[in-house]
Amino acid sequence: MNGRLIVFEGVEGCGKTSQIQLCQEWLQYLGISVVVTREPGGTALGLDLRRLLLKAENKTIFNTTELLLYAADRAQHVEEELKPNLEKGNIILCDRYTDSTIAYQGYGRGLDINLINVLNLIATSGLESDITLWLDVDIEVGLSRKRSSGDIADRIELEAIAFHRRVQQGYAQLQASQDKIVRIDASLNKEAVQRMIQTTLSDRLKAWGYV
Ligand code: Z5A
Repeated sequence: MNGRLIVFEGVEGCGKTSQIQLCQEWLQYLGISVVVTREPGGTALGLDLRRLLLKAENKTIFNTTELLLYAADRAQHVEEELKPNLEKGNIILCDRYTDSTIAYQGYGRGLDINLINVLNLIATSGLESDITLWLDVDIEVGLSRKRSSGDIADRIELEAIAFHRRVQQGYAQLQASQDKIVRIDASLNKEAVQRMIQTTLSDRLKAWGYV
């Protein structure tokens, strides 16, 4: 596959959506063919799964059910969206991927991380990101950004603060153990965060032969 998969990760309100949009504009300006997608909800089937997963009223979803629904969304997304775009040589900017499941269902819910790794492998058939940008911001800052955005809180966002703290620790541990995960200080303003992302990606784009 000729394309590259760039994944954005982080806790609620870390700024993934804003940064992906700015990044897309920058790559288009450079003349690079770019596709933006997300998990859950990067396909038509995934949109239905996303609604089920995030609807605040769905209080009776068991942890294992939740895990399997995220995996089902991913399996569909990899085959329908990621692989075909990588075959075409596109750069993909993906809002969340396998590390979200480790952070939220593993560290957050306390499900077995070895099992999650196996499930991720099944869902992705081994497709990994080329680089993962972890937008690191305090959970209190992220949650307060989301609250002031006026969006209605979803099922996961409504979890207790201790849950979000475990998720954040999960990301920190993942980053400490993998060179591929680059920490970006997402507490700064949007422009400063985007500058750091572009600096990080510029080297990769050269190494990958895009510029
Ligand atoms: N989830 C899971 O549990 N397991 C999995 O395997 C996967 C996902 C794949 C959906 O994700 C949920 O699914 C998520 C994890 C779980 N939990 N929740 N809730 P999502 O990515 O769609 O939802 P989200 O994490 O809540 O993302 P978001 O709402 O799209 O937020 P964001 O993309 O990180 O931030 P944003 O939309 O760019 O910014 C939010 C607000 O902050 C907005 O008003 C911005 O203008 C503002 N903002 C952004 N950046 C800044 C800076 N730098 N300064 C000040 N204000 C800012």
